Amino acid sequence: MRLVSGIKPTGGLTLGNYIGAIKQFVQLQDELKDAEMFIFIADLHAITTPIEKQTLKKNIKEIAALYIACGLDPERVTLFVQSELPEHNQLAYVMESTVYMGELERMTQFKDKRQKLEEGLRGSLFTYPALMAADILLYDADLVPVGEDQKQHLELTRDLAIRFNNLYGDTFVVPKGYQPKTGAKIKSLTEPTKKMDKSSDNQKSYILLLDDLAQIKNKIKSAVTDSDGHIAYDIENKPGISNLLTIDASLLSTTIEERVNFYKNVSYQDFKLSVAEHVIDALRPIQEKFNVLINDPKLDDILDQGRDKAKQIAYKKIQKVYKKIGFLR
Ligand code: ATP
Ligand code: LTN
Repeated sequence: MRLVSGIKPTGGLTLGNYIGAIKQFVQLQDELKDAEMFIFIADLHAITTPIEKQTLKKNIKEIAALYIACGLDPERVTLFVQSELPEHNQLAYVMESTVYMGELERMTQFKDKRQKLEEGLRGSLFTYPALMAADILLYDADLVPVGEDQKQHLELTRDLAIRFNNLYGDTFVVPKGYQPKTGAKIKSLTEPTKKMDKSSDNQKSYILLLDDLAQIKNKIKSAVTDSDGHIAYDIENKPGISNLLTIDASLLSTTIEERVNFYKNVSYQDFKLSVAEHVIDALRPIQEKFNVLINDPKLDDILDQGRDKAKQIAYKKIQKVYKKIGFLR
């Protein structure tokens, strides 16, 4: 069994990235003892929208340190930087030659981002799902842990694997997505019907894993709720409260029902303070580990080793794919 996933270094990681993705990586690492895991920093994806050189460099290193600070064990998991393996680009081109324009045009993430960005829309933002498919198929991943927003890209990846296999003979494993039971889509604190997004302009809408702990408390205290005064899980009518309940349940590894029961007859203010405390309790040890790791030269060694290990698989796979297509004399 092989697992593959990645995160784009477009900004600081949010609590959404943690609950929807990293927490699952760690859990799967601990539960699936025989599984091979490849977790990477999806830096090629970060230039689908404008990003400054120094910011990108900083973000790449930060994610590497955060992966480990959140509990990924470099002995168990192969951690690497995507752009250091040209095989990702090589297979991405093959996937661009497998996918149809109509399929790319249907991707909701592209449609959303396109609306926000009227000018300077990059070609790579459109072809991005082909690169994501390549990231996954290159390693013959069986399972891909991702948040809900990535489900459509995963479905497309499965379609592309099947299409290529039908055209050229059995080549790729058809992967399955894996979503957490609770927290596959953490919402914005200021607009709780929308996804918590690190690319948002409003800093109060998201919690960063590296946010100052006092600031986290303030952000949760000012999270948008409703005026009903009753703590219940109802996404339609009480999106703000439901989001905080989801965050709480996920961080305490319990169910939403258990949390609703626990907060019976508690005021919104006390409820928010309690959720804030749980978020802070979860993030404090991560920040402490991060602060040590970020200045540790060991981090580069881990990424070097990860790259070398990933390379062995990626190189072989590209040779196989190229041969199937008719390349390589
Ligand atoms: P951007 O805002 O730049 O599009 P993103 O956070 O959506 O960034 P990634 O950083 O690549 O994109 O996401 C990494 C992982 O985190 C993916 O598996 C994604 O589904 C998950 N994720 C991102 N935001 C959330 C969220 N709000 N709730 C749950 N999971 C999330
Ligand atoms: N597209 C994803 C990040 C990503 C990814 C991947 C996730 C790039 N390649 C491969 C899983 C597997 C995102 O935007 N969140």
